[in-house]
Amino acid sequence: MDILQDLENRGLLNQVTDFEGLKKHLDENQVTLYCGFDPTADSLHIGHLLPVTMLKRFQQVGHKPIALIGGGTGMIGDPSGRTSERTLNEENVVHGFAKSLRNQLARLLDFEEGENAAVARNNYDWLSKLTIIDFLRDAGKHFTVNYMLAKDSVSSRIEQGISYTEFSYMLLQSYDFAQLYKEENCTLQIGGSDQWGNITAGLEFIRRSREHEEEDVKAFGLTVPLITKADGTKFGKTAGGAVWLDAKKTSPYEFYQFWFNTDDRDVVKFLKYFTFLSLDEIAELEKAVKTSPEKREAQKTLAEEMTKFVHGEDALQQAINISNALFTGDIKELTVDEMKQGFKDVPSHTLESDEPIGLVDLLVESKISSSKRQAREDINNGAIYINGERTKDLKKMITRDDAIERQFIVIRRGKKRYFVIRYPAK
Ligand code: 383
Repeated sequence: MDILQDLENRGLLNQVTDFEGLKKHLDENQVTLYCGFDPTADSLHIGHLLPVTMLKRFQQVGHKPIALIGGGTGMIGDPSGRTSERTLNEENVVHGFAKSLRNQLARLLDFEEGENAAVARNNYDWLSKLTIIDFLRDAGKHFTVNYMLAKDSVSSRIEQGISYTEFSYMLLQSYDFAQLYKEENCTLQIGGSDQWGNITAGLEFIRRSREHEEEDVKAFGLTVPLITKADGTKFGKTAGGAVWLDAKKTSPYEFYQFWFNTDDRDVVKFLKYFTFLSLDEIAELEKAVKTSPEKREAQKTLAEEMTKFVHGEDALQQAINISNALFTGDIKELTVDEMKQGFKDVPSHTLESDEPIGLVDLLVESKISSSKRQAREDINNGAIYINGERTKDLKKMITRDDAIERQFIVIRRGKKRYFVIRYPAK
């Protein structure tokens, strides 16, 4: 399989330093490649997913990926693609984040299987050992300030100002590439389009620092495109903020819904970018978008593939259960865990005490119905469901015994409007 051709067909190539050279190199060798991730939070987010799937694509055809954790660079802060200076995190915080990222990446990439198992490296291991004198002599001497000033990441910040710390960042990332080239025969660095400047700086560094060696330098850089959406809004942001890969920060159900809500105009592109489905399979789904868009078959497949990849089969099944139950209104079949996920973001009201309360009063107090009269009407009309069970009893008293795990009650009004009533913690 011609991986570069496949990437091109999927629209995944933004820039490549030497297309023909890289093609030949990949044809003839098992290539070690890397992508770096700086520990700026305790989890990766959806903006990191494309490079992760890229590493996996190369791995699937026999090449060897390195996931580089930026334990060292994370202490400095990459100015690429940012309009303002970052605040520095404490060293122990960065270490903690680095550990979380490593565990996440281990689950997403095969870290154990076979001779082309992915490996993780942490640049703290070598960057933290560099002395300032060595660094300025061995790395700094190969770069002119003029060259550094010409990079987007720096030139775009000149007016605003950029600290010497962030200005130096590209030298550290360059040092990494040279280090991995030397130690692991890593000859390809990939990243998002924001990383082009840092990647090419690395190639420059490798060349210059090996000028006196015999053999020619064979090293390459490749970037994937920035993801854009048809409606012009930023990819990966929802009303609730970033979409994280950690299930504790973004539940598998929310993650599933994020993909399921993809616009018809974007879904085919995203299937090509993110999934491992063949282009033929994607072409079939493309037809379905045209002939029966209301079925959202392409979105469903995208949501399934991505949730399975990031969270696994079981979590995907849960996400599907929750989505179906919320759609049909039949929530009785859900497990407590599924309920918690599914109703995390619906309007909720916390009761002040454990005292039994009449249903009519409860509906008014929690603003589900606008008045007592309305509440009675809603109940009479059969529009009120308690934990999935319709109730027409105007005199019904609600107690903690009605609550799921003695903690919360799900009330549905009408077809699809859900509310959660919480009991105070004991
Ligand atoms: C550090 C040391 C290296 C090589 C790379 C790095 C990290 C790099 C960076 N990357 C972003 C990050 O860490 O800042 N300087 O959040 C993102 N990447 C990838 C991809 C992306 C980039 O992790 O475009 C999105 O995910 O390159 O913004 O030796």
